[in-house]
Amino acid sequence: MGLNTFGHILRVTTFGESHGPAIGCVIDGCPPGLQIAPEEFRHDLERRATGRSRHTSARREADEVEILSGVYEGKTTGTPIALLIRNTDQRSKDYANIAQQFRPGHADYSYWQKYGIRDPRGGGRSSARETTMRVAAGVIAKKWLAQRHGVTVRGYLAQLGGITPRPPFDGAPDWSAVEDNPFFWPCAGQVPELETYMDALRKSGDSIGARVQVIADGVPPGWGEPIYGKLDGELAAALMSINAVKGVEIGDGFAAVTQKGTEHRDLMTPQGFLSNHAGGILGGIATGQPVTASIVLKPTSSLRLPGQTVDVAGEPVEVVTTGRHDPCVGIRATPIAEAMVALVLMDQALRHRAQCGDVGEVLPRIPGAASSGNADD
Ligand code: EPS
Repeated sequence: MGLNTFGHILRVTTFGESHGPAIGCVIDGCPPGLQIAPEEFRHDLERRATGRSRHTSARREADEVEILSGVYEGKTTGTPIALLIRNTDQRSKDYANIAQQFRPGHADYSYWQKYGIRDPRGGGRSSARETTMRVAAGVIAKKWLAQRHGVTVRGYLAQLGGITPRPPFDGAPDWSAVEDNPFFWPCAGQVPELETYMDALRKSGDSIGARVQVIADGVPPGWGEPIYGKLDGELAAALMSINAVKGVEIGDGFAAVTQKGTEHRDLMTPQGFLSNHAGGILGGIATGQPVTASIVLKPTSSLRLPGQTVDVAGEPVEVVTTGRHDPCVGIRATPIAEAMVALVLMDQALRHRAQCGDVGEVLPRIPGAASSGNADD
């Protein structure tokens, strides 16, 4: 027991705590022959890291990846790939005052109830620090998907509190604009508004939720396994496993509640699908349309604003969390969500190859709509 592993043919295990000596992962099942060097992890790890803008936690980690196994002369060998990142900027004294208290809205209490013991330093295993290794593993999956299948997995921040991207944004992001600001926001013109909002929020001591959208372009039809290994089911589980995620939607998601069948169905022509309300998945299997998913991240629970709680003796206390915290974890969740989608897709690709590799291309093959979607709206 103790599920720190996910995936079937491609299996990823992460280990480590926020204030332990190191965090790491083992990636088992990666095909041999993929070229990979330690510096290739840098870009996505930087995108996820704290301390890179004033809008995230000030903890500053180098996040240098050491490849311990599974790579020889720069190429994967098919054996387990072990990656290690040493923690270098822990400040455990920040947690001394709350080591015996449960932060309301945090996993402190549920970990305590499950194990009867916890490492309170930086949240221990429940810390968002763990997501570093998901992103590192995701670098391998993204590279394999791009090289082998031409699949790209990209995301953006789709909502910050009450702020949503404004027109002319139509759901089709300019990816260079997304990468050009610390929020992964798709509209460059709105970034000053986000900065002002976040500065005021940080000053107030409160936190806020967010939504991240991920789009995987180029996913071929056929990936995904009915009934219990549905592509959307596994994406939902993988995305829901990210710290602070409280909701996952595939395609139109919960908006389907008020849609009629004639609105929701994606009409098909020999030239292509006319819309993508389904998010590229029907019956748990990819249709060849862009796969789209979005996640909702709750507001961070480590607040300097006092709140009622109890301590480990069950006594009522007022908790105040000091230290270095994110006022909005959603701001740096985009690369984490991309990584989880990429890992699920790579696992499903390998599973599809294992069972259906001899099926070949089935006709007719209908081109997907543009990744933004819905031509009939
Ligand atoms: C986190 C609290 C902070 C963040 C951390 C996540 O940790 P600390 O108090 O040790 O500075 O900095 O995020 C990271 C270190 C990271 O790499 O993502 C938490 O409570 O989840």
